[in-house]
This record gives sequence, structure tokens and C-alpha cells, in this order.
Amino acid sequence: MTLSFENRVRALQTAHEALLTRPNPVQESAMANGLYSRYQFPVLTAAHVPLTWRYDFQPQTNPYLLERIGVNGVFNSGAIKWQGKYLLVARVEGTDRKSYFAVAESPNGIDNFRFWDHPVVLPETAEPDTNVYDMRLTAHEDGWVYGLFCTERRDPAAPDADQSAAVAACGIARTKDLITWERLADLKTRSAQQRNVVLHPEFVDGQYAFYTRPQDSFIEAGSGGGIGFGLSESIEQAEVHEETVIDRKQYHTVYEAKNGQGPTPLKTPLGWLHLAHGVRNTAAGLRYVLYMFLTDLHDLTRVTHKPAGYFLAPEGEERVGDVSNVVFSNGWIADDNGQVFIYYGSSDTRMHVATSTIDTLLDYVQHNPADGLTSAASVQAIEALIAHNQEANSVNVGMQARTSIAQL
Ligand code: M1P
Repeated sequence: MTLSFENRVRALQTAHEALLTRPNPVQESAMANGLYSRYQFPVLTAAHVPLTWRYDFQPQTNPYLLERIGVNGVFNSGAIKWQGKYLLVARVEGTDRKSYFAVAESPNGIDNFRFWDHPVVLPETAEPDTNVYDMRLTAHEDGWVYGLFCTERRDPAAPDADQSAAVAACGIARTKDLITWERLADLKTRSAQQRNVVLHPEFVDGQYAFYTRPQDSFIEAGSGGGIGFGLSESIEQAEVHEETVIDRKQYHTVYEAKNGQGPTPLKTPLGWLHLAHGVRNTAAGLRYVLYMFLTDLHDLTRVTHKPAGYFLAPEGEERVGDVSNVVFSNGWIADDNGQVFIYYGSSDTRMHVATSTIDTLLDYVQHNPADGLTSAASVQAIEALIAHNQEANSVNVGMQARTSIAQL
């Protein structure tokens, strides 16, 4: 028996509502490392996108109830706590490969994420964007909320035969309500291409401070050595004349091929906590993981602590998607009670959350050993840990012996 149009609409709506309201329990993982909790389900997927953005619900114009506008993935979202709600400014990518931004909100940061009624209508500059993605949100001390994102356009120098060459630049928009956005001029730097640019939330020497990622070509960072830092007097016509690389890519690390700043760093009493992505090349293609470091509270170019290796890497279903073996974060939220919600996209397909605390993350960056850059140094770090544990063991044995003697 074929269902009537109305019944099929109802079935779609019921399934959608069930997905949006599904609880998201903590994942009890045997491999838990104590750094964070992962959750069982993604927080946003293509299926979370409102049905009214995808279906024509008029039986006269859509008798077969076809999905008219498809969604390929929802990933790489900026994040902000806004009027008591956890907001993600998601990268929604259509089946046509075009990305756009859309705000989804949740009451608890872990589940029940629901998109607002309309996607973000982003104003353009005189040079229209072909594609926009990966917004980082910064609540700046000047009173605005800024969204910095990648704006991609076809390379004007490319011959007609090459329809792939693109130029990536940093687009800048600002808002006071996350509904209406004012578009500012794209950031100017000396680099041929820019992606992963993030605005620091405080003025530095009275200027706007940017984390940048200079790169030579669309995919390759090339001579762009890592995460850069630079200042601009203006935000309306932002221009960074000098970029200092503060965290460079490095041979035989997880950020050997390239790296990029993740979300806006978090201010802590011990320094600015950074989350970033590192990329290395493998026989299976590029592998993206997340890592952390801490910079000095006053000298933002000085990395004071940086544990070895990755903080979070793709696991299970996270490993598979449109661009497999990728985790990418451009949004996190620190609550007043010290809880941190780390939002990350997996394999350019869906969004997840992991939760931790500022105290845990500070312990991690300060006390997990740094990368010694050789196998021998890694073994030395393990030997030091074993010796430390043996010391603790003999102290414990001594204490137990004293307790037993005292009990005699
Ligand atoms: O496909 C993986 C990621 O590739 C780019 O990141 P990066 O500039 O560091 O190479 C971005 O397109 C990002 O959106 C994407 O997740």
C-alpha cells in the first residue's frame, strides 16, 4: 500500500524530530585517556538540517515528495555561548559542494541541537565568494562578535583548462546578534593564500591580533611555515604586514605537512590555551588530528608548553566520510564552571562534541611530555615515567610496611 502524501510528510517529520531530540550519552570507552569524554552520537549531521530547507511540501509542485535541495555534510563549526545557549555556526555543505553557514542551538551543548529557521545570509564584498567555510567566532573586547572564515574563489590566473585552481583568503564579518552580519574587507597579508585565520579576543598593543596560516598554494602550505601571528591597526580594512610563525610544522611529527589554529584560544590563569590541527601525509592520503599548546599570557608569540603528538584523532565512524581520516576543530566553549565543550568535525561530514575541563587541559599541556622528535627520546620519556612509578611504588610499599608495624 502506498502512503498518502500527507502520511509521508508526517513520517519524515516524525523521524526528523526523533533525531533532533535523541539523547547523546557519554561513550564508555575502554581506551579512555582521561583527557576528555566522547559522546555516542554526532551532534549535527546532514539529516539535522531543517526539512523546509530541503523539501517542497506542496503536493501540486512536488507530488513525489522529492528532496529538492540536498545536503552533503554538516561539519567544522564555530561555537559560542549565547544567552545561556550553546550555539554552533555550522558549515553546511550542499550536494552541489557549496558551503554556507547556519546557526544551531542546544540547551546543554551535547544534544538537542536544532537549526534556527534560516541559514545565515552573509553579505559579500565587491569580489563575490564562490565558497565560504570554517567560521571561527571571537567575542572581541571591542563589543562585536567576529566571524572569520575562508572565502574561496577561482584563481583568476588559471587557464580555462584548469577548473580546480583556487585562491583562499580570510573573510571577516561581524554581528551583535548572530542574525544580521556586517561584512568587512577580506584580510590582507603578504601570503598568496590564507586559511584558518582566527581573531584574538583582546587588543594587543592597541591593535587587532590575528593567528594566520600563510600558504603558497590552495592545498600545500609550502614555505608557509606554520601558525602565524600578526597585528593590524584596523579591523574594517584589516592588514597584517608582518607574520611571525609561532608554531611551526616539523619533520616527523603529526604536523609535518601543515597545521592551523583551531578555535579562538581560551584565556586561563597560566596562559592562552590553543587547540590546533596537524596534518601529515600517508599512503592513504592526508591525516588530520588535533593537538594543543599553551602560549604566554603576555607574549602571545611564545609557546610555553606543548605536549607530544595528538590530543584527539579520528576513531571509529569518525575515520570515514567525504574526506576520510580527518578531525578538525574551529569551535569550543568554556563554561564559567570550568567545563569545556570541544566541537569537532569528522572526515568533513559531521559534527561531534567532546567534554573536558580547563584544569584537565592545563594539567595535560603542562605535564604530558613534549615531543623529543626521535624514537630514542620517546623511549627516554617512557623510562622516566617507569622510574617515577617505581619510586612511587617503593614509597607506597614503605608506607604499607610502616602501617603494618604500627598495627602490631
Ligand atoms: O579536508 C580537510 C580540511 O582541509 C582544509 O584544512 P587545511 O586548510 O588545514 O588544509 C579545510 O578545507 C578544512 O575545512 C577541511 O576540513
